[in-house]
Amino acid sequence: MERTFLMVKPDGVQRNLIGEIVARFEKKGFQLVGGKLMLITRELAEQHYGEHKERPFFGELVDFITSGPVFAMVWEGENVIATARLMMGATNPKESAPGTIRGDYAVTVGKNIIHGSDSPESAVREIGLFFKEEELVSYTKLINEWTN
Ligand code: 3AN
Repeated sequence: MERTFLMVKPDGVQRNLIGEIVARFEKKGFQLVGGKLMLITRELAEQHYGEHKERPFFGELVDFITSGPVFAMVWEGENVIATARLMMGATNPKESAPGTIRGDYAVTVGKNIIHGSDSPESAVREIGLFFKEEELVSYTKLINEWTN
């Protein structure tokens, strides 16, 4: 079963959106297999956003993601990587459709509430950066019989 890494960013935590975001993925039919409130060190932030190292906004991005607690999660389900990206909406909230998380709650590209892995390779890499294997819980939910 496919897994993805999702994270409520510091702006989402400060704005009390953890529950709302978790509820959207639960109601969709995906399954939470790991989650924790945590502070990201600069070292972890630089690893996580390594692909953006040369971008002009890299320093700003690292400052922001380390500015307060985040809620890191691993979600499981059929096609969850791409579907979660659709549910998040476009990176720039000016372009994210109403009904998506960023479309409904975000205004600027810097503070866009949520991060989600953009490919199977990123998902494996990001889950490994944020979670130990023993922090992830596989279990069967009978309700999944009604969604899958
Ligand atoms: P996404 O988070 O949708 O995968 P990426 O990977 O292109 O988007 O960008 C990573 C993060 O960098 C975004 N979540 C966003 O907060 C930030 N970012 C992207 N473009 C800009 C920009 N032009 N100015 C400031 N921050 C940006």
